[in-house]
Amino acid sequence: MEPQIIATTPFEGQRPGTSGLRKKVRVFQQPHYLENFVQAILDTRPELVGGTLVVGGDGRYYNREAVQTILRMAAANGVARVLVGRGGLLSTPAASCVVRKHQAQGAIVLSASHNPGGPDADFGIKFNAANGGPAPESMTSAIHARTQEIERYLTLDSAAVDLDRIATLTLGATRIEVIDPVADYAELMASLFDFDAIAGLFASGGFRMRFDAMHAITGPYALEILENRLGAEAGTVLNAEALPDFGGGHPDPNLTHAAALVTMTRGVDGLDFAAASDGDGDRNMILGRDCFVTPSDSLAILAANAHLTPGYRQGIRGVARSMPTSQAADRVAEALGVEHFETPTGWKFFGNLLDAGRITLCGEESFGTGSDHLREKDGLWAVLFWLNLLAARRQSVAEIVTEHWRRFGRDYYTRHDYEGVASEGAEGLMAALREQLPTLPGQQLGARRVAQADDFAYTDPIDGGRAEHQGIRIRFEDGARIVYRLSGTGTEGATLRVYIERFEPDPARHQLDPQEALGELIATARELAGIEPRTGRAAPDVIT
Ligand code: VG1
Ligand code: CO
Repeated sequence: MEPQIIATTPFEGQRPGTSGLRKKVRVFQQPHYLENFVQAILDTRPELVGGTLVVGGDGRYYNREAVQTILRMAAANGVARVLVGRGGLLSTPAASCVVRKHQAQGAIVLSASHNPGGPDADFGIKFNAANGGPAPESMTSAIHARTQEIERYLTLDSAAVDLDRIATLTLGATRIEVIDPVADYAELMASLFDFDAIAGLFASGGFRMRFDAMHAITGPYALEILENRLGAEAGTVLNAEALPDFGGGHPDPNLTHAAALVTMTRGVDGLDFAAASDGDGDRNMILGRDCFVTPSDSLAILAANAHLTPGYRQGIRGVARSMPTSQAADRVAEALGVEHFETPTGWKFFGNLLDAGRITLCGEESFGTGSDHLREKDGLWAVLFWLNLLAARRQSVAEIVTEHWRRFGRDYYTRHDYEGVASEGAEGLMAALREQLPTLPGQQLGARRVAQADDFAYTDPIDGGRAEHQGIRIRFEDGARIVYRLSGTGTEGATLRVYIERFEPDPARHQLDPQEALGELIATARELAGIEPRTGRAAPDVIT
């Protein structure tokens, strides 16, 4: 079958953000739009020619069509072998797992993660490299540069590949292997955690759990692992059926979008444990009875308890967190005598540290936690980690959290999101903050004096790569922080994220409501940035 050469012209704005290229479905449906981006990947990653590519997505609207387009283009461009999840599905962590296990040269992952799906909602595409992780900045810049000069793409005039049965097929000269999207991943999880102990917890009869798959990709993974392999009662996995529009919901596991699950954990009859994941399965929310574990605390607690699980029995080598994530994990690393790192937002910045063996665990405040088992954050992995801890420590979630605070102190933390604000207002707000930076140190803001203020820049300790303008950081003399960033995953207008934290060493003051404990800093943050005058918003849309 001869490749067809299709003439095309560049589209503006095909620059990947925090995690790939995310746009409205309608943008992706324009003729040549997806094709240009895929060709730019193939043109800039010559190792794919003659190599192995993994393809899969979170099953959202347009996933199937996009997978067929990518298969044709991969074949026309001389990719020797493509591994594709049945139905065109792979969770983001499973894609990373398959790349590593089968030594592929990369993956194309289709997802807009926590963003809603459907014909009027969001779609996304990203490239993962041979380590299984999101392409680093150097690669995404090259892909973007290529999209700006593209003149042609290659495809085949061929019928759609049958993706619904596990089989090995050929397309032109390319071997297409339709694989079970769950198997490799489930096997990896079983190698890391004490499945017998977790099964024992479920069998004990005294432990009640629910996992909310939010009608997204983790449904099939959670059913297989929690219900089939670990013996959790039928019905443990809620909203297990993956739907192209996530049932009309917002597949973002947080206190706002998974409110029904949160309610199930409240009161004397509340669940012992509840968890949820996002559209593409890389995020996690952890809840106990009357207890929400912030993602920042979760990272710190996993680090402090890792030795209780088989996969991390030897201890951890180091921990990294994204800059806006609370400093709780740093305290654990210091206590363990291992290195800790502060990286820009986005999983791609953890890849080098993981590859170099400098860190074992890493996480982000945005409900992302992971380890060197993969090169993506991993929602179900975090859930299984917690289940393993609950089984090993025989304590409730709240007891584990409270004990952790007693030992290390509590980092009160909150994030306030102002969504869909006008871009000019948001950019203006950031620019005005940037201008104030030189004069802030030494200034009294509310009850605290500013110690440092900067626009976060990061030099990768492994390859020296530099990333600038990664968020405005204001640090007070007592270690409290306010951070401002604009989201890099949205598809409409701008989203302003304000991250606020302070440390509380006194156990007598560990049971406050974070919004109250941080009230004074929250007010300072609003005032300093002029959030209301500049965005017209009196209150955030989402508080986590
Ligand atoms: C957000 C989060 C970031 C995360 C990214 C991708 O990015 O803040 O921590 O890595 O989403 O997560 P931003 O630029 O909107 O703040 V996922 O689960 O959407 O792939
Ligand atoms: Co995600």
